[in-house]
Amino acid sequence: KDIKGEVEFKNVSFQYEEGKPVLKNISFKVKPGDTVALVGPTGAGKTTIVNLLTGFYEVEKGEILIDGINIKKYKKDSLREIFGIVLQDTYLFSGTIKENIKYGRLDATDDEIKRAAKIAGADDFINRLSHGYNTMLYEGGMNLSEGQRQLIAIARVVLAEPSILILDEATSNIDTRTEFKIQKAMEKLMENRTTFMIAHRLSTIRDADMIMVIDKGQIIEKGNHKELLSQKGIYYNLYTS
Ligand code: DGT
Ligand code: MG
Repeated sequence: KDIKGEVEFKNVSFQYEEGKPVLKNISFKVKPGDTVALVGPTGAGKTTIVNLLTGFYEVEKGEILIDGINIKKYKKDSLREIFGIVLQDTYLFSGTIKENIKYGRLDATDDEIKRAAKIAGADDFINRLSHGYNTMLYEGGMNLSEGQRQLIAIARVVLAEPSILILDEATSNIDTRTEFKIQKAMEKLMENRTTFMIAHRLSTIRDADMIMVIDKGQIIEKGNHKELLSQKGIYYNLYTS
C-alpha cells in the first residue's frame, strides 16, 4: 500500500503584519509517513508553519506542496480531509460525545464510532458516564477533563483517517495515567502517517524521523536526534545537561 502525505515547503516566507516577518525563507521536505518534531522557543514560528500547511493562513511567498501539488490547487474540502488535528486545547462543540467523534467522518456508523473510541482509549470512560455516547458536552466540553477531551479528539481523528497528522503536544496538567493512554493512542495514529508535532517532551522528540529546530522564523538545525546531538549545536545544548 502506498502511503500518501509527502510535504514540501519551498522558500516559504510569511508575516502576519507588514514589516514583521515571522517565517523567513523556509524550505524542507518530508517523506510520506515520517514524523517531524518542531522544537524551538516561544514565538519562533512553529504554530505558524502548521497554520500555513493546513491552509489556515495563505502563503504569500514561496510554495507548499502536498504529494507534489501546491496546496492552493486543492479544494477547501479536500484539503480539510487531508489533516487530522489534535491540539492542546481541542475544539469540541456543544452536542453529544457521539456527534463530536462523528465530526471526523459524518457518514460513520455507531459501530465505527465505538471502534474509533476504543482505539483512542476513550471507550472506557465514555461507558462510565450515565448517558454514555449520548452524554451532552457543554460549551466546548467543559464538563470533561482536559485529558478526556483529548481522547475524544483522538477518536475523532482515528475515525477520519487523515493522511497527515498535526499534534500539539500537551504540556499541561493531565494525570499520568491519561497521559499514558493519550501517548499510546497517538502512537497508533502515527503509524504509516506523516506527522507534524509541536513537541515538548524529549521522549517524543527523540523518536522523530526529523527534528527541526526553529528560531526567529528560520530552521536553524535539522536532522534526527543522533545527528543533532553529534553536531553539538543548539539542540545538543537544549537536550543535554
Ligand atoms: P509557542 O507556541 O509560544 O511555542 O510559539 P510558536 O513557535 O508557535 O510561534 P508562533 O508561530 O505562534 O508565532 C510566531 C510569531 O508570530 C510571534 O512573534 C507571534 C506572531 N504571531 C502569531 N500569531 C499571530 C497572529 O495571529 N497575528 C499576529 N499579528 N502575530 C502573530
Ligand atoms: Mg505555538
